[in-house]
Amino acid sequence: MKHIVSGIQPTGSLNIGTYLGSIKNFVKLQESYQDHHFFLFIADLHAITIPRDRLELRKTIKEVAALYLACGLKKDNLSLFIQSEVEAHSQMSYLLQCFTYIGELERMTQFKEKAQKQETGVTSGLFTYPTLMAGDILLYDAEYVPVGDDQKQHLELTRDIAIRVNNRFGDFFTVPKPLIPKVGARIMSLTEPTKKMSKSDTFVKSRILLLDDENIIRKRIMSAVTDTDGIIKFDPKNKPGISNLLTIMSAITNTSIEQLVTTYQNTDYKTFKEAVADCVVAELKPIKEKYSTIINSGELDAFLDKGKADANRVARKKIAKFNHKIGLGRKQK
Ligand code: AQP
Repeated sequence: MKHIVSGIQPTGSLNIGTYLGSIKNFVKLQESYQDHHFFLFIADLHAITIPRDRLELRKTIKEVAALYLACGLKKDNLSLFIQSEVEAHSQMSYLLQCFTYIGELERMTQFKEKAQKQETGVTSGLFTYPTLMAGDILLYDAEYVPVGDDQKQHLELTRDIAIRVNNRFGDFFTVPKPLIPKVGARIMSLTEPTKKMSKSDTFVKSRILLLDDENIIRKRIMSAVTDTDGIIKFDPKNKPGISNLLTIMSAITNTSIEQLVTTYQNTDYKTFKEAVADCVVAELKPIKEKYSTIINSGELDAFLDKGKADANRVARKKIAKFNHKIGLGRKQK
């Protein structure tokens, strides 16, 4: 069976950026790729590339896992697991570092941005993050990897590494292809709409969390930064705030941006923002309800245990073959 792989870092409570750029897309993909098996994981090894409070991290791992399920993923063709519970991810990351050039890692935009933000030392874990991500994908021979816009460069590097290994040792890794959502691949900050909405943005008003109360959601959208010309049109360069709200509404309602512009072009910003707030509130309400049932049940741990076993089965086999392929250890009969 073919595989689709993706992960989310437990670096903070999930917001609508991650939801629209990634989880909502998985739900749709489960429908359109019923013949594929989905390996989705909570990328806790990625999260520690930047110092974290350990208790906060543990709490967020569980919250992200529960939110994955609360957002409507079907369990049939899904293995949901915690990355650090499958040791082959760390092992593969090291092996792939031996097939990756420093220059390639230095070119990664996300590394450059995150390193710039770091006030204390930049860890080598942050630098080699892309090889961990490459391992996450190549371990499962993923055919497709659903990613937001910001992860495209890392996936490109994963492909280069896979091709390099294949050229040297014969076809060994499946070269993965990205699946990028048409709308929602880059949801922007509500306070600085030229920047991506991010879990770790220090400005809490920049985002809407999936678990935010209704009145907070409404307040955040009503106070979202826009412009003063009063025209509702999609123009990310000159009108990033309004374009971002149109994108959010389009991704939630599955209505094209052109259609939304036609519907709202003769209204004012207040009316338009109220409509955006209504649709975000309606989208998140059932997720919050399901979340509170799941987080307080034994269902989550049982499903994560099953996911861990599934993932270990596939990943251990692949790493053993890879060790052998590149000449490590003793020759097995
Ligand atoms: N704002 C966004 N718009 C669209 N897609 C997004 N994704 C994240 N933010 C947006 C997509 O969600 C998936 C999981 O992301 P991640 O948590 O692994 O890493 P990230 O992209 O680094 O997310 P953050 O929120 O910016 O985390 P921090 O602040 O910790 O770095 C990915 O497919 C991502 O593209």
